Amino acid sequence: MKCLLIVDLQNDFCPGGTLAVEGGDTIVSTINALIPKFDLVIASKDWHPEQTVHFEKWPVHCVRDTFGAAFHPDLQTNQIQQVFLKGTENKNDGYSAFEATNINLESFLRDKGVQSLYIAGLATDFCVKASAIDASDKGFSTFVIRDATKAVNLQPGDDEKAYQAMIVAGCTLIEAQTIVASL
Ligand code: VGL
Ligand code: ZN
Repeated sequence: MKCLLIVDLQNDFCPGGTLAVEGGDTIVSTINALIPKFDLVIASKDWHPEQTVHFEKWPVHCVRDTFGAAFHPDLQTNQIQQVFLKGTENKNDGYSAFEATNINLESFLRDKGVQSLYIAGLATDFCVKASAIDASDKGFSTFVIRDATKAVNLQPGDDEKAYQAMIVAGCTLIEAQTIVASL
């Protein structure tokens, strides 16, 4: 069973948002093309309270129930079976989708019989990285769809460092076209 996890494709991480990732919106069409290739599609949302230690490091973003926390309007959401909300506490960052507090992602995937998890979304060097490393550590075959992610790049090259860290953790990098053409 192959599952696509779309990480944090939310307005605040796209151009015009409060923590915009350069080109964050350019991966939406790539992800929309991937969605029909999977039996199971799920997503995470950064879903912060108004006040959190997280906002000592970052501009205020993805406050729960606001426009900034909504999915990018062009993302096809009808096949998304479950949304995992993370960063919901005021004392931690909640970068990884495995830290979701509304539903436990690991148990959900095991219940569904998922062995391979394919990850796309924002941002490569934070929530994608944290989610991919957790997935691999938990024993899922973890694929990061490189051209369906974008990085914050606080420092130039942070994206490449993130990919290296994911590879070291056992993740496989893959291109969207490979999936669209083959699965
Ligand atoms: C993220 C920074 C702060 C992410 C979330 O989704 O990658 N990055 N909060
Ligand atoms: Zn956040």
